[in-house]
Amino acid sequence: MSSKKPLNIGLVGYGFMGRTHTNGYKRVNDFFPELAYRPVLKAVCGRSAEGTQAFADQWGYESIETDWRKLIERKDIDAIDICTPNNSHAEIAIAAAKAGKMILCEKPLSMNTAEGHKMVEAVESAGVLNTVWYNYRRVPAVTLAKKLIDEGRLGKVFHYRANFLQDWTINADLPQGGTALWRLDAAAAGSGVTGDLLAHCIDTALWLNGSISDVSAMTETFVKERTHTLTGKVEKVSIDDACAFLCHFSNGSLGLFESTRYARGHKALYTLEINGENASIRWDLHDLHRLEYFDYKDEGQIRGWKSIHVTDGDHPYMKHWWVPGLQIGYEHTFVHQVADFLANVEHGKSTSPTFREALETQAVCDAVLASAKGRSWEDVKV
Ligand code: SOE
Repeated sequence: MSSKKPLNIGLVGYGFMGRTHTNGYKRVNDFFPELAYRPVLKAVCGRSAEGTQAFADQWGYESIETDWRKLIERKDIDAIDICTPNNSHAEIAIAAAKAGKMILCEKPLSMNTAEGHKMVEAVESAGVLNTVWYNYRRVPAVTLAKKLIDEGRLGKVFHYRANFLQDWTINADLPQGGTALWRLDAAAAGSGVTGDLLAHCIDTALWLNGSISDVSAMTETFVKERTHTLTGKVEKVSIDDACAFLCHFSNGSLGLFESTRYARGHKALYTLEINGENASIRWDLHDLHRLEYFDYKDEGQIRGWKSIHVTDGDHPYMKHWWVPGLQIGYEHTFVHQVADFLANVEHGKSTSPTFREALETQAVCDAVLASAKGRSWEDVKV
């Protein structure tokens, strides 16, 4: 029997994100043996009893629920993990906070800033530990970028550039809505690429380069109508298929962000580049274990971009995995978030990004959407 303290997880929703989070809970103690807590897969909740039971059997959850309210009422659940479409995050999180549960909420925090404020108020007044799953912060190369920036190696930052490019919605026959395609339905997702993909870029940017003061954006919906899976009718598409924006950061640097689901040939190309007075950094999700680094103080004739293979024991998180030179991947970012969450539980601390920190990302998304709609520069108002 494990001497670790159990932390009973109640997972709501069991799609793609339910799998990534569950894998994190299952792997964490094997690779982070120092943790005092051990996640226990207590219950998973979904609307279809059959589908939920199949997930529970496959992944090892002890029980199922088909009503999230029942899950939240259960005395044997310590933490609620919200993996449902965005339009139910607020209701579930607020109820879970009132019931005194810790909350791990899938990104984006909410449909919009106003709703996000209510969620922040709920967790803070209940005093429950919380986090939002912006997993890319915990790619070791990205965490290393944060360390290099915080050490002051870049000097004054001039430019921050990020892209998140996909191509999976180009087919105009693809329907919108329902379990598989809720990301294409504004009523369930809140927005399109802005809340789904740019939210990742914005979260990382706020973390690495500080707050964004104002934005100027454009969006486009290339396919204007799609059959809705739930109604069977052809309906207007209200999400943004593509979005690009310019911004000012409070540190004086300029930002340039682009995201689309119409970049033929790109599956999930998240790239970022930061140019400072003394050094620059660049990272690419398709080569996620590498951090590109240029340091102007290197000797002139051998000065150039170096590609750091972020696999050594003294690189962030890496001592927990294999030997130098052997890399890890996407799923490990979720293991890292669970590890950090459990370590913080020991000290009664929430894990970054907390609901309050993720609210700032939401405010940038809202400003971006308002700017595109009004063809105007918009201040970011948290
Ligand atoms: C959309 O395709 C998606 O799965 C996002 O919802 C995730 O947040 C992103 O990490 C990968 O792409």
